[in-house]
Amino acid sequence: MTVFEGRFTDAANLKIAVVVGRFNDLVTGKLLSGCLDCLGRHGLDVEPTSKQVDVAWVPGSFEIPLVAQRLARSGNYNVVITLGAVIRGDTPHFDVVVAEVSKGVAAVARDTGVPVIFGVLTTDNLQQALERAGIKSNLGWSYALQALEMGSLMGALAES
Ligand code: INI
Repeated sequence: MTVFEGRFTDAANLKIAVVVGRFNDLVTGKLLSGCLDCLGRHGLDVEPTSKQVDVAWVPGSFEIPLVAQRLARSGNYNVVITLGAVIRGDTPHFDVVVAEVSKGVAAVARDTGVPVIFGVLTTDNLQQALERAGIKSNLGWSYALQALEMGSLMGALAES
């Protein structure tokens, strides 16, 4: 029996792209900080001069799949992390944006074969979003861990 699983001890050589939505950047900026903190503490270079981790800002979550697709197709990255915050308002806009970004991100991963981490918060209000972006925990950190696991797993599968 072969058991495939990602490791966190061999992740330091991965190349990672992060796509972040500016909409609700009070939240997404915190997610990005948590994400980079995790990557840095696992041995990746997250300095401004880094050739290992790149960050692309997009206007809002709706634009995330297009840019994630472009980066995944480039062949330059082992994993793409997406970060966004969609907060429910009084109009159906929330549902439209959430549907597009979630389906879009899943499609990019399947179409390109590059793992794309879904780090888009979908919450009823700003308080809930902030709680997940640093007030209680910072899910940006978890999304980075999931990226390391998937990058490592895909590497193990490629060697088999
Ligand atoms: N984009 C978000 O990332 N979060 C939101 O909560 C949001 N709301 O509520 O409107 C949002 N809208 C902008 C959208 O993602 C696009 O940037 C915009 O429609 C231009 O295409």
